[in-house]
Amino acid sequence: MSLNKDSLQVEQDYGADQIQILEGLEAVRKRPGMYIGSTSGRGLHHLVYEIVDNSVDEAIAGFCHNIDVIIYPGDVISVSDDGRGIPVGINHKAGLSAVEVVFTILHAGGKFGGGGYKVSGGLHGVGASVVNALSSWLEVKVYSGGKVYQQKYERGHKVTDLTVIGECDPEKTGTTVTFLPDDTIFEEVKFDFDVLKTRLRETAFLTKGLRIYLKDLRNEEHIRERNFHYEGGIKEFVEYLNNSKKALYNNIVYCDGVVNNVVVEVAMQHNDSFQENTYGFVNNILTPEGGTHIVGFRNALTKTLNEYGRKNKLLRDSEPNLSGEDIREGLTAIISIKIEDPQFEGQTKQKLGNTEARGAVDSIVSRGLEQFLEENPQVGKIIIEKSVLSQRAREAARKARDLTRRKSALDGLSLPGKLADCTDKDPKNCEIYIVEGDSAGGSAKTARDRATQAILPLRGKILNVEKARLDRIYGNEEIRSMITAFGTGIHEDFDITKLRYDKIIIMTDADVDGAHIATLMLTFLYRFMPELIKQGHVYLAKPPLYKIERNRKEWYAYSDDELNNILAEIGRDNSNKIQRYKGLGEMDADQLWETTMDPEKRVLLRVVMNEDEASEIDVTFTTLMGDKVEPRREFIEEHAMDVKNLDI
Ligand code: TSJ
Repeated sequence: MSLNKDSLQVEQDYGADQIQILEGLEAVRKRPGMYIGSTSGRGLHHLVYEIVDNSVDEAIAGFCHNIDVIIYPGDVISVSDDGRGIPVGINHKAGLSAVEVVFTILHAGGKFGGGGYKVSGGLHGVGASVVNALSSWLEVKVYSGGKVYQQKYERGHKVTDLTVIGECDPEKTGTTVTFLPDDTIFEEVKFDFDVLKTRLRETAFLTKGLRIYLKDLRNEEHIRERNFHYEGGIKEFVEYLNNSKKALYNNIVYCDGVVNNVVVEVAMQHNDSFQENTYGFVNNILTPEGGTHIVGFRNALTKTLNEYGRKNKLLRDSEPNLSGEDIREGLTAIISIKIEDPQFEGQTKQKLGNTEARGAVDSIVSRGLEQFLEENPQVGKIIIEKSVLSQRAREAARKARDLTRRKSALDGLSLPGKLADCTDKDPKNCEIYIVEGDSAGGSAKTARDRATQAILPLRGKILNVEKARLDRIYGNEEIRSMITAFGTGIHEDFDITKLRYDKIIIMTDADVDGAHIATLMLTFLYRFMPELIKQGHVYLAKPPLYKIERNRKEWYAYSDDELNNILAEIGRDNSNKIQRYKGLGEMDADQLWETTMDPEKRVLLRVVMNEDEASEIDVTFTTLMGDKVEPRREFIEEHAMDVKNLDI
């Protein structure tokens, strides 16, 4: 044992055991990051989870039903439960009360009291002593046998012995821990209600029947509280995650069991989206990088559904097996396991490595899913049929992609028939107008500068790529002609150096429908070729709203303000002829050239994208292209698009 010099000098009256204890907690204060990951907000919130996890263990053991987490003014936190209460008797091996062991000995959590093993536990699983070491002060109260016990600590040092401070209803049992994180250790001692809320909700989902109550008393004008209680556990978690989507069937597939001391619980349900949403938890901790439990789940899912499909003739003998990806398209799943000695691997130590977890999940899901399918053949049929569709879509998408690949390999020869290309072959000089409708396309072809301007007319509304499978997207003629005309390929084939035009100009009518079509095109570009937008190659043409004629002279106005300015200048009287353009089709070729296509006179809007807001844009496009029509119209009318005026 290497003794810490400081603790020896300061605490010289203590016996050897206590020196070891103090040394342990001083080490925590010296290198807090080693024990809680960081001293940022993340580490701070981790303290709460460490304490709550002890109550969750008591709940899993079957003795605790309620946990209250209260944030007091000054960011003091208390966690209370109605469990048995931390044992108050003296543990003879340690010569201390169990309470004191818990708060002063590193890694002591759950090692006393016999029987069950500690299943929950934070990222580092270090327990209450670390929280104690990193708190300015901490107070524990235990309610047991009609008595209230209390003990106090400061920066990990005991300031009072465990003493009875009063009596209580003998029926009442439980533990309350109240603490103030040390502001000389943490960057900032300020709890985020929403962060605690999310984590506590997740914890409640993972522990069925347990009620967790969170209350924030810091701002007396704005007291917040939330109650989380799910009798259905992870089944309700899956329902919650699928809430904003459309489920493909009403049941939640659920299985649980214990194999080789690994406790496994799985719930899942498909929705009508094309994304997979699988979350794995090990001892109540999310594992974003997956690991053996997820591998076992996927194996079982793929194997069981293929066997079921074959056995029930839902898959033809001539057809290949469904792939895991096909089966997991649109799947929401929770895989929660409890394991005694979890090994986390990988760079961020978030990937489960225990091999016994793979076998345990595989065997429980295989058995459970097989039984579920036998009992619910209508669900089995839906899942297999959905997976077959996904398989065909994937195959068609591959073929369509190969086709565009091959076509682009042949280059100029395979350009779309409707494209009126320009003669100049230097992309720097060239631009392409994507034009709504064949008739406007015709005018644009006549009007253009053939040397540098290409025209691609598109028929009516283009496919909404937010709501279509890949095969439909690749199979869509309008989309394919854009892909081939641009020359860059898409997705993993995308190569911006092959771009055939410096400017891609979307030209639609100046009305709400035109804005909608422009949005559909921008959605496609954003999802499939975002680099074009990021590098500033995408523009919106701005056709005029009004034509004003007076004495054989003509003016064009691109907004109502402009119309008023022009009228103010030339005078408002009856010899003015004002025409409101309803669409591009109302202009002849000369007018179209003059107002919208002549690089000397036109107005172009450049579409911009702020990288910082990528996730925000993601949500915007999903909302814009989703099912809720009203907010969508509003959005289009208000914002038309995020564009920057150019060339004005
Ligand atoms: F550890 C702690 F101090 F952080 C803490 C522990 C904090 C809170 C809020 C609660 C708890 C806690 C501990 N709640 N319930 C328990 N239960 C036990 O420690 C306990 C009680 C009885 C027995 C037994 O075998 O009789 C065993 C244990 C582990």
